[in-house]
Amino acid sequence: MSLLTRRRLLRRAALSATAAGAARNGLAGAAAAGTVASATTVAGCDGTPDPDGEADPDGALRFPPGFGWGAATSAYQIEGAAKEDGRGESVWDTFSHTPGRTRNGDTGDVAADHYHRYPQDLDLMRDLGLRSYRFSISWPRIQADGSGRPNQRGLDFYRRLVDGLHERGIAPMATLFHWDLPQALQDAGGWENRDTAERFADYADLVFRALGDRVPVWLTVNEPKTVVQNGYLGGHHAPGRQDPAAAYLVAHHLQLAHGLAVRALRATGVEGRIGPALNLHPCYPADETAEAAAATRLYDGYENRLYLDSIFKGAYPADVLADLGPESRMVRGVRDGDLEIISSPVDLLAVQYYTPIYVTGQGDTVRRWPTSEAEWQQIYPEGMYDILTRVTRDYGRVPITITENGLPCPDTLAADGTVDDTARIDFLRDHFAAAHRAVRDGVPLESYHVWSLLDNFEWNEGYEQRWGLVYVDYPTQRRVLKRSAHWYRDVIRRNGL
Ligand code: GCO
Repeated sequence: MSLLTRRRLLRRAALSATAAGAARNGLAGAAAAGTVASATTVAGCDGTPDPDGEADPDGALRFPPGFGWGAATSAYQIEGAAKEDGRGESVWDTFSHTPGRTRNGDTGDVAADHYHRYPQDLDLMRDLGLRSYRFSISWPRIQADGSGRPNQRGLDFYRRLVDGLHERGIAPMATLFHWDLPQALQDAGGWENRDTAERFADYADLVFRALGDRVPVWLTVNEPKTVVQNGYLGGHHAPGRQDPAAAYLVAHHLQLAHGLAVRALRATGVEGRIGPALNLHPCYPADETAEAAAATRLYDGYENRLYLDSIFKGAYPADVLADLGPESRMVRGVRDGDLEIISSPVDLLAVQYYTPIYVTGQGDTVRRWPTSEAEWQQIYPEGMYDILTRVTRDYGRVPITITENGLPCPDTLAADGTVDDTARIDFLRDHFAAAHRAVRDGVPLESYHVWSLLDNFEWNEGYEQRWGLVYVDYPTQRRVLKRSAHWYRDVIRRNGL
């Protein structure tokens, strides 16, 4: 790994850890919104909208018939019941119970109590008119220690959930891994240990055989990049490490886990479709210099191409490998045949878009747009168009589902029992419109899952940030549809804006 990269990664890690720490300690990070950038998009995609990529004759932005309007959650963020029915400990139980790691010491012990309240939440989804629901399966609920015989009570919970979705005409979309690695596997080295990828394939096989007749779409690993950057560089996510050398070996093993799970599904003969869930960030030069263009290209390599190229082109990007260096743990950890496994053909790509990244000639990032309450999130709907069209242009017409897009708002429950979150409506409307333009310009987008259905445990931010369409009054666990939920129900009915 070059000195520049090491310095940059550590600086970025320190920045993100500091930002997380500052946020946790209530110190408002300086949200210095810069001027609007002369943002050029990634080379080759000028983002010029197709002139007729605009509204239909009657002014409506209609999506293709049968478009899969949905919402998304994850197990550790909403289920609670952390020690119930045989669930084992995950790295997030350990991390959230470690003093100082999460805002206000919040944990996922209870969360939104979805494990007990799922019938009510299923009715909420039905009332919203959702066509699709993306959730995750808690590995420690299926295998308490991450290996061995399955915990039948854990499987039975997800079977009840999935059957409840079908009864309400909602298509299940299940993520196998959304960061809650069984602690016992972490104790054995976690994702630094190649064996964890094999354990993941065994777990996936168990789940496919138990639920494969009920789940039509599977996502393998949620955001491997976030595990790498927040868990092993910034250290503000579980397992709380700051180890750049380990970080990209972890990336490789997560990619390997993805490929092994794809092959496991094919081996079971189960009908379902499967793909990765990647948070992709369009990267833009912060200025017109050649240095910024070069730095942006490498940044894009770490942010996007490391994950996309290995899956869709069967090779890691040469510039990133060169930057990491031949002696890096990651490069030395790649074995013959690994990239063939990682690039096992998939059926779809889940894209999670939140924010663009602007890169200077020194490889630093700068802010160009106002941020949400999550200070890492710059609000830039055009980035949705850019990333969707870029994926289709560079990686072919793989079917795409958006499995996360949303923002946190300072939502409060008014005395009249309403939650007015117009900022979320504006955000979603603009991002839906950008996605609509991408569809009109040929992107095979089949569904869109808003993050999130419910207010939930936002990792190191705890319950301070509210991302849900539905407000959760945690002391009572009462659910209240926010204004955005009512608006989204109408969008789904109209199949567009
Ligand atoms: C992620 C995770 C979600 C987050 C959401 C808001 O993308 O980081 O998949 O679990 O809660 O994105 O940060």
